[in-house]
Amino acid sequence: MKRFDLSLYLVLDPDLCRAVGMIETARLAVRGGATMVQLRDKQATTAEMIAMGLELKAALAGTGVPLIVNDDVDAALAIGADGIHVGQDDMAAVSVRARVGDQMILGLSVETEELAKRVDPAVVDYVGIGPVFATGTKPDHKPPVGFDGLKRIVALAPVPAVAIGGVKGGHAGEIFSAGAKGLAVVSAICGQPDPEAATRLIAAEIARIGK
Ligand code: TZP
Ligand code: MG
Repeated sequence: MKRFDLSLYLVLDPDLCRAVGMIETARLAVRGGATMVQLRDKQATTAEMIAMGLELKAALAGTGVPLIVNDDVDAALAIGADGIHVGQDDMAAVSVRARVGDQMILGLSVETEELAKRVDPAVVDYVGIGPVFATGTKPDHKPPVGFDGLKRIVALAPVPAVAIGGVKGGHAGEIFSAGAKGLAVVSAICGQPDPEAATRLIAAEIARIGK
C-alpha cells in the first residue's frame, strides 16, 4: 500500500532556489511541514538529476517525506526515488508504470476535464491539476483553470489531486473546498528568504482549515 500526503507538496526549482540551494531548501521545507518533495530541473541531464536526487534522498532519509522525480524515469530508477511525476507531453503514464513497477508513486499533470476523465487509477496514483493561476515559474503553462476549473477537474479525476500554479497558503481553503488534497508550490517556498518559516505559514493555514 502506497502512502503519501499531498497536503503540502514542494516542487523544487534550481533557479528560484539558487540562493539557499535545492537540498537546503528541501531540508528546511520538510522541517517546516512539507509533506512531499519533487526534484524538477528542466535543464539537467540524467546524470545531473541522479547526482542531485541522491543528495536529496540522503537529506530526506528518515523524514518519511517521499522524493518524487520530475519527467526522468531513468533518473528516478537510478536514485531509487519514491515516485515519478510526468506531464501530458512526457512518456505515457502507462509506459512509465511499466518501467517503474508497482511500488513507485506515479503522478500525472492534468490541465483539463477531458484529460482528468482519461486518468487510469490502476496506473496513476495522484494528479497535479493546474495551473490554478498564471505563474512566471512555468512560462509555457496551459491556461489557468481558477478555483472553479479546479473543482470541475478534481470531480472527474479518479485519484487524489494536488493543485498547482500560483498557489499560496492563503488559497488553502478554496483548494480543499474544491476537493483537492493539497497545495503544490514552487515560489511560495523556493527563493523565500526563510523557506522554513514560509513553509510553516502554509502548513498553519492548512491546519487552520482542519486538513
Ligand atoms: N506546473 C504547473 S504550474 C507550475 C508547474 C510546475 C509552476 C508552479 O510554480 P509556482 O511558483 O508555485 O506558481
Ligand atoms: Mg514533464
